[in-house]
Amino acid sequence: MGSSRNECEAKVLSEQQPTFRVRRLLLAALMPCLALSLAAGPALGQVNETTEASASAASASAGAAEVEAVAEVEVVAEDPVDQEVDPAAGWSVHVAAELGEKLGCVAVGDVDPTWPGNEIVALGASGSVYVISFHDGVWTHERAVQLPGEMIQCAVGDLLPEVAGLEIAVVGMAQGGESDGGEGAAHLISRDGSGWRVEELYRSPALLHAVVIGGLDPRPGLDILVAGFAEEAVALVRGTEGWEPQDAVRLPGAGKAAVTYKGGAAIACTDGSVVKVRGTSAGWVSNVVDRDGAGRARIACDGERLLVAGDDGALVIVAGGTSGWVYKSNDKLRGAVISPLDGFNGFPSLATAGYDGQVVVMRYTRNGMQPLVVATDSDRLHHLTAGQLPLRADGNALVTCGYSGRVLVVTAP
Ligand SMILES: [Ca+2]
Repeated sequence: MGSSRNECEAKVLSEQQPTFRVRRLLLAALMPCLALSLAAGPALGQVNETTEASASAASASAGAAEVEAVAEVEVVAEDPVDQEVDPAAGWSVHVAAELGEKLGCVAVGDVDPTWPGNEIVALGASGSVYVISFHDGVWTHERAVQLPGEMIQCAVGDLLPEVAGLEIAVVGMAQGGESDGGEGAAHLISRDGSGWRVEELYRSPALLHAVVIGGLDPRPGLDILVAGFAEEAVALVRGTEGWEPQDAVRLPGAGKAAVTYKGGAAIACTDGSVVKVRGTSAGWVSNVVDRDGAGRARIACDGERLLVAGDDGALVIVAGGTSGWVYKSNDKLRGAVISPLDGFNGFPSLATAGYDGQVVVMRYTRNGMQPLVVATDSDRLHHLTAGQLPLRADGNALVTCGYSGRVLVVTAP
């Protein structure tokens, strides 16, 4: 995955846009109170193409048969490891787990109610779904579920209100690795008194790469949106007969990541577009809210603004019909986070990670935004998220993973 076919087409925004434009977008991203005054000024950056597409009915088969919960559980206790990458900056890096295989995604949430606080979910290329906990000063992990296909991304939410704790929605391959071809699959993982359970929710004609939970469907009920290399987004809604695909909309490229956005979702696509989808009484509608020459890979939202990470290494803010990059890596980016982190006076911080193995936080200084490398790993990083962990009670930590097989937790000074 991660085709480089678009790399040569990537825009060099740093040479095309005056610095002040970027700084104005940065300020808008960090300080919502400034956003209105900026939006009232002259147009910033490019004018985005908008394409309305009518919704199409879902036709894919449900494939919602329950599958066996393997739940091969192994608990490993490890000594906590603390490494300061940049002592001057004071950020700490904790190795929460070394799982010995390429990891695609991490998410944070209270998926195991038998332990207090949130856990980390990590997905392995082998199809393993790991749950990592921190308690009594020690990180532990277990393989909650072993699925037959490589798992790529996951989301945590309360999909089964009758079950304690939160559930995990995971997407990836139905069988084999992401480059093997064949069907994609979405699964729901939950924990009840007898242990971990897994249920197949949906089969796609191709790899499923993106998943986001909740708020997408105007009708009552909980829902999941999945998207992937079949170049469509599909809503899965829980009905009386279980989870069923309800609506689908075509995408201009493969869907790589999704986030809830303005009553619907925004999807980062491999053709360089960011597509907004939302449900209406007549079905789904979609429009392209931003487009770039390079593939888009990860996406975050603070309610108004989108933060998009791309194959060209650009971290781009999309807001008010304009866009501009705030950070540029020399390699592909695979992280987009907007979250309040410690040490930033409650302002949401922007963060990213990528194939250069670096976790970067955008630090607001007197001279504008400055990127700060807060952690490095020995191999490509493939995902970045933020969440509250029992490790610290006073703010969100960054969590990342990738090809090294390590799950890193990064905390501010
Ligand atoms: Ca818990």
